[in-house]
Formats: sequence, C-alpha cells, structure tokens
Amino acid sequence: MIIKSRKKSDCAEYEVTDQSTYLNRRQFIQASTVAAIGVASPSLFAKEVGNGLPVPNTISSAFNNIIETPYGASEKVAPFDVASSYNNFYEFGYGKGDPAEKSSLLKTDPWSITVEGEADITGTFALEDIINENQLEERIYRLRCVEAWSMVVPWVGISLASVLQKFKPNSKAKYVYFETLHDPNQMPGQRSGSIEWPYREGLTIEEAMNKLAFLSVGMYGSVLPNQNGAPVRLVVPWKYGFKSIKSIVKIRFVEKMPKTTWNMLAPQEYGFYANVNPGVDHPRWTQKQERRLPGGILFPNVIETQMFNGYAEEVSDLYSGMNLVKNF
Ligand SMILES: Nc1nc2c(c(=O)[nH]1)N[C@H]1C(S)=C(S)[C@@H](COP(=O)(O)O)O[C@H]1N2
Ligand SMILES: [Mo]
Repeated sequence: MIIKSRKKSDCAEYEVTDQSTYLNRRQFIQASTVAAIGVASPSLFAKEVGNGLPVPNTISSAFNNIIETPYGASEKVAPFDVASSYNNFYEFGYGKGDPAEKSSLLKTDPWSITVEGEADITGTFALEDIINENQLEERIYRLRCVEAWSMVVPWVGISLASVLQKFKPNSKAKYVYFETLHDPNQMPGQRSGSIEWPYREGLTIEEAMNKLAFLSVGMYGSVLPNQNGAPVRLVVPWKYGFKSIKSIVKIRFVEKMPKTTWNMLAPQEYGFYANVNPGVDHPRWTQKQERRLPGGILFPNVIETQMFNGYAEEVSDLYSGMNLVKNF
C-alpha cells in the first residue's frame, strides 16, 4: 500500500522500504526464471497456525525464579501479542505474520549447540548444559529494527559473556560467529534460495563480552515463542535487530571478521557493526526516527532514534576512535 503526499513524520516509506525489498526483487527474478522451483510453498504450512503459547522446553522449570534486574525498569513494554505476532524470521517467510503462523512445527526440545574454534573447550552441548537455569534474569530492552520500527521487550536469559567464558576462548578469538538452525523441513522459508542459509551473525569478542549482550531463552516470564527465536537467541540491544540471531545451533570463536547474512546480501545497506545510529541513514530510508510499536496509521507513534539505541553509556567505549560512518 502506497499512500501519496503524507508528511515525512508519518513514515510512509517504512511500509514500502523494508529489508525484504531487496530479497523480493531477487526472488521475483528467480521465480520467473526457474518457474518457482525453490520458492517456499506457504500452503504446506498455512494450516499449522500456532496458538501463540510458548512451547515447553527442558529449562522451562527454571522460569519460576527469574532474577529481576534494573534494565529497562522505566520502559513501557509492548503487549505480548504485538511482540509475538510482528516478527522478522525469514526462515518462516518474509511477512511480519509468517513467523507466528508457520513456526509451530519447529522442534525446540531437545536442542543442542555446537561450540567450535579458538577456545579450550569445544564440542556439542545440550542447551540446558550451556544455560545455567539458576541464573536466568529478566532484562527489559529496546529492540530497534533496521527497518525503523522498534519495541520494548522483557527478555529472560543470561549474559552472553557468562556463557562464552565457560568455553575459555583463547587469544586468537577476536570475533564470535553464530549460526541459526538449517532445516528446510522445519523452516519452510529455507526452501527458497534467496538467502544463503543458515542465517549467520557475528560480534567482536569485546562486543560479545559487553554486559548488555544477552542470550535469551524467554520473554514475558515464559519460554520464547518459536517465532521469537526459540529456544535460544541473541539480544544485542544497541545494534539493529538483525544482529540478534534466532534459534542458535552454532557458536564459533574466530580470528577474522565472520561473514554475516545481511552484510553478504547487501553490503552497502547492512554493515557488520550495525550499531543503531541516527546519524547514518540507510541508503533507502532515514534512521533518524523510528515507529515505536504498538502504533497504527492514525497514531504512528514516531520517536527520535537514539545513538546506540540509548545504550551509549554502556557501549560507546567499544568504538572509541572508530569511524562509525565507515564502519556502519
Ligand atoms: N535466524 C534469524 N534471526 C533473526 C532474523 C531472521 O530472519 N532469522 N531476523 C532479525 C531481525 S531483522 C529482527 S528485527 C529481529 C526480530 O526479532 P523479534 O521477531 O523477536 O522481534 O530478529 C532478528 N533475528
Ligand atoms: Mo530487523
């Protein structure tokens, strides 16, 4: 839907310039040249509508004693229905409603994570052996998507640093690389070749060890809904949402900057760092404002975007002396 002659503050452009525009273009080309082979078939999964309730997981018993934290105590949290129905999770389709509709068959228990690379301890571990269930915290964080919408979510999880330190990364571990599950049987969006699956992300080791970096296993006091990245996803609140990789099955400590999904797809639009920065516009839209959800056409709820999504005090030291226009 394109409505002409709206005020700039109405953010009409956000409805037509999202991350998937690039992919839609590519997919159109593919679909028309290879007669739709490899394009996801939504009808297969359309009947499997999730009930919106979190799927049980072996660590779910730990949700009875979540440690409260001061993070985001003064924030207005988005309703659960919004946070669990307006999602980006391309493994289940490009539409905001696709993840909630098509992820109910994802099997999240048992779940294991393979840890590789530059660390003393490596191997494949059950999720419950990696996440200490007695240390689950609640942290209310702002999530700012690169598409210029945002919401406030109460995550449940554990600091990423506390998990990574257990594997004793060595001095060559300059970056940490993460991978999402790759299983087209469970993830219908992976039957399309537009993205080189699995979804990949990465952080510098210093970013990964920053106290704000969070490994989430839940939200709103319960286990993560599949559409939000069950059973375990990253939450990096000072970076654009695409860095917060979902349904993680691999962690690799590496020496060189890893290749990451959106940077591979469109390097001129999505950088490796992807720090929230109102001073550096996306080539197709401004990053100066954001649409804070929930909101609608009549009340778009547009607010100013803050440097590092408002977390400058905690993270700006990570980037001292770095040119953030070049390293966007
Ligand atoms: N594996 C995977 N992780 C992903 C994505 C994705 O498509 N696949 N989308 C990212 C984007 S663009 C955003 S904005 C957030 C959205 O998280 P939410 O749906 O829990 O709000 O997930 C991120 N993590
Ligand atoms: Mo995003």
